[in-house]
Amino acid sequence: QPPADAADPAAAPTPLTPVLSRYWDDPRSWTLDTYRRHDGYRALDKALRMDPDQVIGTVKDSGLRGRGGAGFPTGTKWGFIPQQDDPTAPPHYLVVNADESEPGTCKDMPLILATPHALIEGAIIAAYAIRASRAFIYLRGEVVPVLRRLQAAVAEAYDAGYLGRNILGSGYDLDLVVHAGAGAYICGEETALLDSLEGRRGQPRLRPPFPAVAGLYASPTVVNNVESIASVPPIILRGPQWFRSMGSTESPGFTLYSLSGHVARPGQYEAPLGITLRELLEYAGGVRAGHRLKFWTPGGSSTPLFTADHLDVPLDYEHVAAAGSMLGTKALQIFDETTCVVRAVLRWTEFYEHESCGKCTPCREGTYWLVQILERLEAGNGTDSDLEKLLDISDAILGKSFCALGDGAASPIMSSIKHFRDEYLAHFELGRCPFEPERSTLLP
Ligand code: L3W
Ligand code: SF4
Repeated sequence: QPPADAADPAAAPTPLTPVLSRYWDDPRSWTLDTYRRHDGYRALDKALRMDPDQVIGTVKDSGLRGRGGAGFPTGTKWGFIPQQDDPTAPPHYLVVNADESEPGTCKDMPLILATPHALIEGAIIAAYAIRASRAFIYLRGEVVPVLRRLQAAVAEAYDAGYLGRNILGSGYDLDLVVHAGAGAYICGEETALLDSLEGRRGQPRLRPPFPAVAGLYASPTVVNNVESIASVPPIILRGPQWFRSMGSTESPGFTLYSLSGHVARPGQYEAPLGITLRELLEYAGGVRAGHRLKFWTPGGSSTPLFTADHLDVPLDYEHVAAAGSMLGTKALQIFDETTCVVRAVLRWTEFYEHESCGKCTPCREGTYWLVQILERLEAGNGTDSDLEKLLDISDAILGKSFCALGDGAASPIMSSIKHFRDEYLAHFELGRCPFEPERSTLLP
């Protein structure tokens, strides 16, 4: 049964809206010359002629919501930063979270590789709006080609007068530092990221205080995702109403949906919020030939699984939540009927066990035990009571862990048992994985 407020599959398909990705295929799309040919740095020029509060007002009016997973309104977050020009007050900082490492999440790295100046221009405008004179981009450490490209683009921006002293003659100064992390998923959690940036082991801090009150070096700090920041220049240039002409009232605008897995043409599809997976699959050539959809993640591996019953759920924050999951990072991992759901969930759980920072007991101990039980179950050596233990442990993690990583570990387990209990049972009834020997090639 389709969900009650599902999109009508017979209606005209929602068109794609390439904005951020519109010239990713241009030769040398990453250079300053190419960026300028596509209106690059015109929004900065416009923003610097506005009052910082006006810039915040424009982003608030647009309704842009954070693209890093939680969907928090970007303009509201900027508005939390104290706006008075008090010379005795602590400095403000902008930190861009480019520590993309959630399984399935793969939009920020292509964006930086293709158009690093879109991120840099957005970062300058955001820093100006929150009255920061120093900004940081915290980049996932393993992606060396992305690091090199971003560093080269920052150097180009300094040479062209977009960074440094008296930017474009406005009197505004900004230094932008690119910092490479050391490859820990937890450093994508905003407060662990700040600890890591300060030179400490990255572990989440207690919130409140939120970073907007006491963030980097205990100063007011805005932490925003790469895609959120890169969405700011087109909003400044074309106005909040243009942005609101796409998507819905609560989830306006365009966004990058990342399709991966058993799909004919995996990749980034930029579309208005509210498009459905059925529509996106049309653009992506469908599930690979000869196969059918079994399950998928709407927002990365941390979000409860969806099935073929959810093909017509509008992919915006409200509808996905109403259907029992989260839009998260819009990482749509597609699995066909050849995939063993227990094995897929085991692989994700191994990831969360490995990446658990160890600070809190439910996640540190719970993820270890979840892996032990899932390994047993997947090999066909489990029992009925193992299923109940999985649910018990997941329940002890969900909502009781110190940060969102714990919830992320429990969500795919609980939702997979809800949708595929029979497949779990088949493992111990057969005494082996029912997908042996013809397992999906996606999983080891
Ligand atoms: C000031 C308040 N600021 C909230 C700010 C807060 C943060 C933002 C959202 O997790 C999710 C997580 C992952 N005063 C405030 C305030 N803020 N109240 O708003 O906060 P929150 O707590 O709702 O979420 P979060 O802790 O930022 C993000 C999910 O995203 N996720 C993860 C994706 C992974 C990546 C990656 O690989 N890099 O992004 C996917 O679904 O599970 O639920 O800035 O400070 N009163
Ligand atoms: Fe660390 Fe996991 Fe606790 Fe988060 S939930 S603080 S990652 S142990």
